[in-house]
Amino acid sequence: MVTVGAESLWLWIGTLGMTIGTLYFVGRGRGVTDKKMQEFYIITIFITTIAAAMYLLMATGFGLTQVQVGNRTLDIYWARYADWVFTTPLLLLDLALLAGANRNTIATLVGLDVFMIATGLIAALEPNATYRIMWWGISTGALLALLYILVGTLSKQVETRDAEVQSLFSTLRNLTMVLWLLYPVVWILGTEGTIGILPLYWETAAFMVLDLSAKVGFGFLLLRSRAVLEKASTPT
Ligand code: RET
Repeated sequence: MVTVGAESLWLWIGTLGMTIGTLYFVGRGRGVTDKKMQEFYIITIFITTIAAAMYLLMATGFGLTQVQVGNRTLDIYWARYADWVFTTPLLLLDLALLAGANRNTIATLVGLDVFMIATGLIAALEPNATYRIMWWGISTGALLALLYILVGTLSKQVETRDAEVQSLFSTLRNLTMVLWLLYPVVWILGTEGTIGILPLYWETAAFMVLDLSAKVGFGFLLLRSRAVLEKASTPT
């Protein structure tokens, strides 16, 4: 097993943050009896629970591996991808339920998302430097297609809903667009991109802030207003 370096500080903060987020959402969700509203709680609680476990896996070193690229040895936290492959579809599901999206839209979003994370994992584990960048490009292509659906199809489907639901959807959609676009940037500037502008220590800090914002921040905004969720749960 590879030993975790000084970046463990950020991984422990991530574990703690995801755990606090989970407990907070569980506390807020108690007493919610409406089945449709419960869906938002169940999904959001799973998002931070999975992330807390994967952060713990990284902090304790199990989630870390090494990849030889040319004459360099890269420290790769593979557990990130195990986290993301489950949590990013769940985040999209939250957004899609809020928007009242149809099954085809949800399936397309989730499919593109899993493809994005899977090709991102290949990029991270590939020993050839050029192929790493190629897989990064393929993964980023999937991200752009996914965001295109978020601004296009999904934003169109929400138009039939209540004004407050629309406004919450726009906030969460914009937050998602900005945060998600930063992931490939941190990846390519960090150790994975092999240029090494961002050392592992700072890369880990950056991903931790992004993960906490995209999961706990997102969940907080979503579950904050019961009144809006109630409207989102009523079919229109
Ligand atoms: C990778 C690397 C390859 C290129 C792209 C990536 C995108 C990752 C994204 C992750 C989102 C994670 C979230 C986590 C929640 O906490 C895999 C970094 C495009 C968009 C939102």
